[in-house]
Amino acid sequence: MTKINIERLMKNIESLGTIGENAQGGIDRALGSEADVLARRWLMEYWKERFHRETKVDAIANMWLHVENGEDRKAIVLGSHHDSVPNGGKYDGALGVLMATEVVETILEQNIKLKHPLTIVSFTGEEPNPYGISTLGSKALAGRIRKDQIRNYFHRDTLENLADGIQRLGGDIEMWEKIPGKEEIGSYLECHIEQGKRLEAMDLPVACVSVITGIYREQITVTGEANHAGTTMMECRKDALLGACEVALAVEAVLLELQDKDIVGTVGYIKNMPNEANIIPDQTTMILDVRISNEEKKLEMQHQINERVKAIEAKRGVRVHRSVILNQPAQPMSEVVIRAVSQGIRQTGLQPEQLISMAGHDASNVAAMADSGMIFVRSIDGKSHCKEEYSTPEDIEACANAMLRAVQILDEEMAE
Ligand code: HGY
Ligand code: MN
Ligand code: MN
Repeated sequence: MTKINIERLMKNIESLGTIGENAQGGIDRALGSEADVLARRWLMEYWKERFHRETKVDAIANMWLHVENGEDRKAIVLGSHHDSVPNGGKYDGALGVLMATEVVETILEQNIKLKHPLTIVSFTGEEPNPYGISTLGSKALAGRIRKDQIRNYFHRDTLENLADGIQRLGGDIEMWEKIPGKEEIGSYLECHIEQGKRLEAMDLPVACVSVITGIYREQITVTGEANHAGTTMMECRKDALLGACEVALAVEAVLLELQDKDIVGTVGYIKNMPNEANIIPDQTTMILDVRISNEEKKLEMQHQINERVKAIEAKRGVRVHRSVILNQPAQPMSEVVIRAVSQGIRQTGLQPEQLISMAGHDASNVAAMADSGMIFVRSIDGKSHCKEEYSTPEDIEACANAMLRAVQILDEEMAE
């Protein structure tokens, strides 16, 4: 039975994992950062050295490595993203790109001929980032963002326009029509760490993803009145930060009342103005992130939040402005890819369980244009989006071998 080279894969995970490493041992590799640039360079050099091919960088700066190991058909695309959250781990995203790379290297080394060409992709800006748009590269691919919308986004600290950021990364939004389309991509398979504890609980190293959760995000700005922190009586204040705190707690209460273990919500970003010890805050902005797949419950949630926010405005004399910045429905994975992944897992001697992904992934967007699926690797202690993120080499090896098989099965099963 053909096997991938786990030593090589682990070495690559370690090498890429040094790019953007900070003093605390976490990774800072946000869209457009110097580390993003360096990670791209690392991948391109590695792909050039191993595959003797140049990377194609599309209009939104997604990186594509095409390997003509099949007939002139639509490609089987494997990959993920190389950017990270602030102080993140070295597996989220990077593992998927490097596992795709390892699977393709093995297929070429072992001279396994396929009917379909293979492509590795590393998507641009999958994670939330200072430009305010996540899964950017796969949104562009799926037609979920248009060229003319790109210029509406600016880096919240440097004020760089997103189009200019993309240009720094080797993209060019003027070449929008050259982003690969449906006629090129036959199927997409992404490996990712589970980022939860369910595989640990099941005592399994890998699983096949059935559905990717819906994600709903709002930017919420609470406006009050700045004033002196010492001289303003408690009853005379319009404190934006306290209003924001009440909104965040109200959202938590609404979500708990929905009584559904597949609904979770977080306020993970907050900016307080003017943010000084002796000034009552006059403007507090937060981002609410809710994972919710049931559309009816989403409407109920919105209604309940509206009601509670009105009451908070009245009580505190503040104004709350909310804008929906992401409203992505749940996305089932394609049957043909689920079957291939399940069989691939079975052929490596493991039980092919299916899991819902509670994290968002590029596969959710790619599913709008091609058969898409995912395979998960067990996360130790369920940790992710933190430096403690870890998966064992044994589990990674099991996943890569299952993926190698899944690719060959998919190659047989794909309609075109
Ligand atoms: O936020 C997410 O679910 C993913 O990690 N991008
Ligand atoms: Mn992530
Ligand atoms: Mn990820």
